[in-house]
Amino acid sequence: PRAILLRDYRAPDYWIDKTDLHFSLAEEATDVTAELMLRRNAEAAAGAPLVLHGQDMELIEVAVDGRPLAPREYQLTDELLTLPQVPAQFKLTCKTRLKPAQNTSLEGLYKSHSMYCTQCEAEGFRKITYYLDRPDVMSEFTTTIDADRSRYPVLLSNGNLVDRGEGDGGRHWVRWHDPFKKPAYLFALVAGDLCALDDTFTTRSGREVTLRIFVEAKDLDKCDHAMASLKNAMAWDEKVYGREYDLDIFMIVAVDDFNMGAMENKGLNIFNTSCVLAKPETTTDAGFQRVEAVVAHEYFHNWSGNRVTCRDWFQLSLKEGFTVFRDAEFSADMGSPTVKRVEDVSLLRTLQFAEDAGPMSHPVQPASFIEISNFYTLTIYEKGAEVVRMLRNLLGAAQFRRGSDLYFERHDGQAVTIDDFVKAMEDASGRDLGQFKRWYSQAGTPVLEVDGVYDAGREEFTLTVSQSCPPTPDSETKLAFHIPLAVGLVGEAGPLALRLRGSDSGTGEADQGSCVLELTKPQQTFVFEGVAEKPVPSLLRGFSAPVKLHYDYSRDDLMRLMSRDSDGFCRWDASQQLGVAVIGDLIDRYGKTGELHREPADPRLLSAHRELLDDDSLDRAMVALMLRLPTEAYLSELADTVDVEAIHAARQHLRKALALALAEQWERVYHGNCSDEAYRADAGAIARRSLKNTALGYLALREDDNSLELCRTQFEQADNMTDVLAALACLVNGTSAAATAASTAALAAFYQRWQHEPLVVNQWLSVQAGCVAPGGLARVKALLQHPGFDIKNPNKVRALIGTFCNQNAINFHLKSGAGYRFLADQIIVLNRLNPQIAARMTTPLTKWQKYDPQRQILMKSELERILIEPDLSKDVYEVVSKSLR
Ligand code: DPP
Ligand code: ZN
Repeated sequence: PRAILLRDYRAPDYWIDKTDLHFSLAEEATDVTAELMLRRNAEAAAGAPLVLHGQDMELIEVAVDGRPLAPREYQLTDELLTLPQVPAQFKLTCKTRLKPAQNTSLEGLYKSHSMYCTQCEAEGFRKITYYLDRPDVMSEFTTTIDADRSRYPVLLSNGNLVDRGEGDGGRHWVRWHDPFKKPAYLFALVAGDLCALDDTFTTRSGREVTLRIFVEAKDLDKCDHAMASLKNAMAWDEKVYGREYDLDIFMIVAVDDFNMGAMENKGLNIFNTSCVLAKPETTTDAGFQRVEAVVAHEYFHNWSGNRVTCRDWFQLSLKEGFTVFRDAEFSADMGSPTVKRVEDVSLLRTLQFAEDAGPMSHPVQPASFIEISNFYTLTIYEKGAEVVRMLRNLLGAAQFRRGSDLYFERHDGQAVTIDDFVKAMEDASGRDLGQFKRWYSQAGTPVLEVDGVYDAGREEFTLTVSQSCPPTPDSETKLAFHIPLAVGLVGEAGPLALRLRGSDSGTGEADQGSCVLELTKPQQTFVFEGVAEKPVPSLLRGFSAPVKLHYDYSRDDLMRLMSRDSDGFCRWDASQQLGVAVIGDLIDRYGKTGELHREPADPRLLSAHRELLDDDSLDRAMVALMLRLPTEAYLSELADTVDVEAIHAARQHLRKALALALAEQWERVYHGNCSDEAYRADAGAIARRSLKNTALGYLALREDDNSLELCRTQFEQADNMTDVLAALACLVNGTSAAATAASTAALAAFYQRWQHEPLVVNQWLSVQAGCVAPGGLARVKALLQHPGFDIKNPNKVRALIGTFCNQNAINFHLKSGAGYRFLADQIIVLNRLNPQIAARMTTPLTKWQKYDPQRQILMKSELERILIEPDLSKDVYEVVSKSLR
């Protein structure tokens, strides 16, 4: 396989002004006729051949202006159809035959249960017909679908329904027309026996839009939350970005077999059921929030992605980074902003930082790829969103809005680049963002070393900040980044007023205890004046930049930040740093002695947690977040070499110590947050459940009859999945004989009750895959054979195999290498069924450099075994070969 390079970009030789598609859907095979109005690009050479993309289908006929071509008049390979001689303007007709029922890649046209659906981003349209399948070729689509009426009463495509009729032999047909030009990756088709939830939204200019969510009949009672989220998102985008919806109808279809979360096809979003269905009995709070976020994300793409799209796939973050930033701000406005920020930062610091430090590290704008599907990454999405957030913070909300208005106005209907986006921001604000653009082209996580010195005599506090960035596969040395560093100073009693002396940057702006220092050089110094007491600096407030920051805080400093800082993110981060330090002591101890039996934990952490639990005036959501110890995944990311056993033992030991030392508090908080109110998915109720279930988790660690009874009662009596699943997880992870018996009974009852709800069964798989008790691999292998599992369904693969390999380190990283062998075996099976998912599942093995020499050998040998597999997909080849180089 060959790499594709950004610097090789050339405009297409031909444009496709109109695309007229006819689908004849049938069980054996589906026939597609495409009529394309082609026009040579004025900049192309006169005799330029027409080279179309196409794969995995049968070419029945190709005709130019109605004249069928003889085979010698074109060349056909596995991936391309070349017509060496074509007129400057003509109609191309292509007839192709597809086998959707056999398409397990879930790309192009395929079947999910009894319904037909499509997934075309990034390069799936070429599995439907021969086409210029690249986002800078934008076309006006008309789609006719012809199918059996009784099996497929609902036939959908993009745009507006313009015609329909009856056919022979019980068939019927419909025609859709999308007036907005779009790239082929935004094409969609759905055919099935579906029910719909209907609603309307009146735009601010007074147009009424029909909203329709299509699902299987049994799921009709799970659409209300998605519909409410959609209406909130539509109103929010009008208010915050001035963006109004443009068609008369907006449709969402829920599909069970889907590689991604959802897809923003124009006017016809196709969603993974996991991102649209929600009701309290079957869906956790996290699930509700995910539905809200993904519905909004896909809706926001209508402007940031569809009306203004990407010139090529190197620009993917242009739409994804911006849209993630938009949906994050939306979720913050709908719920608790601090909680949303902390969750997003946690994900970024744990997984994106790891990606950026590993073999697949790439810039937000990559310079090359082999398979674009591998670049739907945390870097493109989450780091891309952080880069947009930094722009907003540097420019301020008003200028950022002016920049986004200019971007949408200037580029409406175009396929553009990240440079165009930044240029609009520069033009609207008058700022030079030249150095800032390095965030797009340089990979790696910058590191800030910060030093603070207090001069009591002069009442000055001096911060010295150095930046650096480790080498990544794309580049050895890095130029300095333009980094907004938000800071405050915290005294005994709370935040201090800030007076920043004109320093060598001179751009900091003090404002209500917070100011943003703009870092542009390898090292800079900032002096705060009039500081009457020795402060503790509050750094990277709100996580103002996606960097790693080191400051030599004492544990007392961290406790001051935890209780006195006015920035919610920094308060939480201080609790994490304290947790990391205390667990670090235990990890060292474990390394020396191999056990932790009587090892005491730092009493400061116990008292910090006691204070949090005893103070009823605090925001429950914050308390719940701060009581959560750093995860094993985050501790692993921080380590140079991951000591799997020590990290697990140390964290468990500390949890147990907290459980015992604060037993009364946990009990009080647990009961204090039980509520009889009907389920609601708002921030307050979610915080209450989160705190309650955190407490339950600690209570369960006591492994006594009372706590077991508490778990069992909650499991049996709760009216919502959040509480049921939290209790089930406690039972499943219990180690006493009584807990094991209770767990077996609970798992059986749960499956019995929910076996007909695939999304609930997935949670059942996941809770077992995450069980840290010994024997995890055998449990997961047994579940592979369970009727509730199906390797062809990506959600099930993620729930069982994904959870086990990514979130159950102590069982996956067995010293024998059996966990690695298991994963490689699954990847080899998936490679033939669904290359995208196979490549995704490979991630844990690619992190081999983080482990000890024995594990490295075992992990690498599994990667090598995958690499020699015949018929290895481009997807898996790219990930495996890059991780071995
Ligand atoms: N459907 C994916 C997303 O919205 C890719 N565009 O992020
Ligand atoms: Zn997206």
